[in-house]
Amino acid sequence: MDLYNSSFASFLFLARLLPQSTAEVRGDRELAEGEGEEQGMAEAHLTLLLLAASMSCLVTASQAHQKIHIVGGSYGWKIPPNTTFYEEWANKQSFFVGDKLVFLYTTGLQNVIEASEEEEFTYCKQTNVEDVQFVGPTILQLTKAGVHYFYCSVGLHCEGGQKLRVNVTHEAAA
Ligand SMILES: [Cu+2]
Repeated sequence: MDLYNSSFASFLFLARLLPQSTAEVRGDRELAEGEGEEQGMAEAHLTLLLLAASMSCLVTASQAHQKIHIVGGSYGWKIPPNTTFYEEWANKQSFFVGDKLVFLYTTGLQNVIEASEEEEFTYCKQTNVEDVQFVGPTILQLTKAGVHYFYCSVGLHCEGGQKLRVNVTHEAAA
């Protein structure tokens, strides 16, 4: 009787313990899997970090000789909210020989014309068009010092202020 009771009690004890321990084991496994995921995530983060680091090295290396200017910043190259938008943007930048201008736009909706004279730029006259870039994004390197004029010849975009004047200088020797 005592033996039966004690063994029944131990059975109950075990029965109560078993699901718990199973749950614990499962919990542990889930935890382990969770850790595995975290480890995977950490590895992915590390890979991204290394990628970002090597990218920033590239950017830093290129910045020494040439800077990349995204025209209009995140706004890109399209009819601006006001006619002085690109002028204001350009005023906050320094353009040096070797720098690159990136005109971000949708092909077919905008284009980039470099005006050879100020009058063409001022009055949006396509009097002396040498080259039209019409596949976005357009990346142009500033190879000569001096004032450069760019505008979009689509519709009345230029009249609306989609024009950019940059004053390019030689980078002062450090
Ligand atoms: Cu345009």
